[in-house]
Amino acid sequence: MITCTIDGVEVTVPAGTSILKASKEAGVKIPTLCYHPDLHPWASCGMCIVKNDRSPKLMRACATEAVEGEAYITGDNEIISVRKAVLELILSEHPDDCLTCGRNNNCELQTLAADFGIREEPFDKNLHPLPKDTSTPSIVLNPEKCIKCGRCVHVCQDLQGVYALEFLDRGENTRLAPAADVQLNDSPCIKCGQCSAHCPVGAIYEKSEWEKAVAAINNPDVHTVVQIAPAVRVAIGEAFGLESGSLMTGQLYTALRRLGFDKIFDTNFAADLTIMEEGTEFIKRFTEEQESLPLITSCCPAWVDYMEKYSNDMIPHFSTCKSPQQMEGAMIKSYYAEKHNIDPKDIYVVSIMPCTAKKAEAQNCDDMFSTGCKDVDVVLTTREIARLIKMSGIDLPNLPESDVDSLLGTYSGAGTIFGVTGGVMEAALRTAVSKITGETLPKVEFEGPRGMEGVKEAELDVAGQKVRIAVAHGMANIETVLNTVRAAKAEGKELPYHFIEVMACRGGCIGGGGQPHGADDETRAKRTAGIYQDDEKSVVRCSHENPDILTAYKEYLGEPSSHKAHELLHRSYRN
Ligand code: HC0
Ligand code: SF4
Repeated sequence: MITCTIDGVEVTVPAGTSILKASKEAGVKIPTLCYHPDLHPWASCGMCIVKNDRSPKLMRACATEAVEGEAYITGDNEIISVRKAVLELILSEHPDDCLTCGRNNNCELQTLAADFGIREEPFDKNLHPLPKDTSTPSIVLNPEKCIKCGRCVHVCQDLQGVYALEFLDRGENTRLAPAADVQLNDSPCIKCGQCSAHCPVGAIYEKSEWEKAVAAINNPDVHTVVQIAPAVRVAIGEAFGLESGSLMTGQLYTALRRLGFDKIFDTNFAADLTIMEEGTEFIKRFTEEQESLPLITSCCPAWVDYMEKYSNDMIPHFSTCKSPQQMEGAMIKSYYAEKHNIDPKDIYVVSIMPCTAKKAEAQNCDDMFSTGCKDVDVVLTTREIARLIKMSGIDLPNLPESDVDSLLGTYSGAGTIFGVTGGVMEAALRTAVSKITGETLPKVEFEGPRGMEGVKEAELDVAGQKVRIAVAHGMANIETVLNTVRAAKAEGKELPYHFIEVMACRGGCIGGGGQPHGADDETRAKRTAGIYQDDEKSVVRCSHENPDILTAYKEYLGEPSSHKAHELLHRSYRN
């Protein structure tokens, strides 16, 4: 440990702690722009400059370690005027269309400009008009608004291991672009949206589609059905000033009803359905088809995109299950449509997702049109639905709670934990272990898949047999897991894992690229706690005990993995 002082406040921190982090401990907030707690600092913007009391030399607090006995000054007149000049230079290259920018009121540059009292721009405006890249179904790049902080590039490379973005050209012509200067949709991008979640300004954002949902709601000939994903309920409150992790399920159902949707369903129901299908798939592979192990989860569309692009040797190991989003859509346009005698072509399914890749998934391949039309018509991120709720004058935090509609809405605790890393695995284990042993689980919680480590491994004893699992989150963490599998296969060794869960985003979907801005590990921990709270308060904790799931099989699907289930709920992959 070392002890130093920050603006006169003594603080003791572990050796190696940056001045920025030590300042936080001391209750001193140093302004930053390029820094993000998810990423290693690269000290490019210069906002966090500080000095010590012995030298006029300015240091970058994000990338400089605090030293024993030093006294740091974080905001004298000189420091403030340098920071102000940094901001003014950035503003000279930034369009002044804040009022119509998607990040208005939620922009880190705008906030800093306000905090530093910038009332005029002393430098000549030096804009660099650049075209928007709207080529993907998921996110939009507006390089004109880029402040070259580099967060998106580092997120894409370091957290996601994708390398889809880079800075091209030099000096004042430096610009953000997809790698090799192609359109983003032709780049390695997996549409995870982490770049948009980490962008401090309006340079990268979700492709907004709320108008399509509103048009469907306002069309009397269209029957609108909405589903909400597990992770949305614990994050949307943030957009309304509530604490991260606030569980808003009941209020959200009410808000969606007030927006005018005809039916309110829940993706968590389909998460339970996924477990029925994927659990059955796992048991079959584990007991009869060991050569197709490990089974790898397929519900994260950014991961599927990554796998199809970079790891297609793993296709035989992939679960053939569609994601819950797509299962829910398929069930709405088949089972629900038939039961209510509605032509699936007259149904419009809107998904509320924490994820931008879900927008691409909904139109990914023919399998996503299982009833002859799109299973899911439009996907709105948490950020988009929050805006729609606000513009409709709905006061989400003060709404009464209401219930989900019946048939495809009721969910178990296992369904809701899909929203966190390890949740799909834990939900699958709850059902698979129960089915293999033929016993009701005395305790449904499995600790092995839980937690924020990038790769988690565990071994379980199930009816005398070892089941080895791995859970990876944050796309850059998956290669080590896959390489372990590849090495064991090449050397004819025992498989390191029987079942692998992968989620592209850190923390799982609670950390999705479509969630409210500003998330870090603290936020993710609170959202995760909200999800586990939802599980704990559920009366039914296992997917195979969800009464509406049992009814759906009895009335419509037959058995898990039946012909009908395969037609509606399973998919193929691009090789
Ligand atoms: Fe997820 Fe999902 S858990 S991917 O993170 O499996 O987006 O929340 O909706 O589909 O259920 C996202 C979240 C989902 C799906 C579910 C899965
Ligand atoms: Fe990279 Fe994901 Fe952004 Fe694509 S969406 S550029 S993969 S961070």
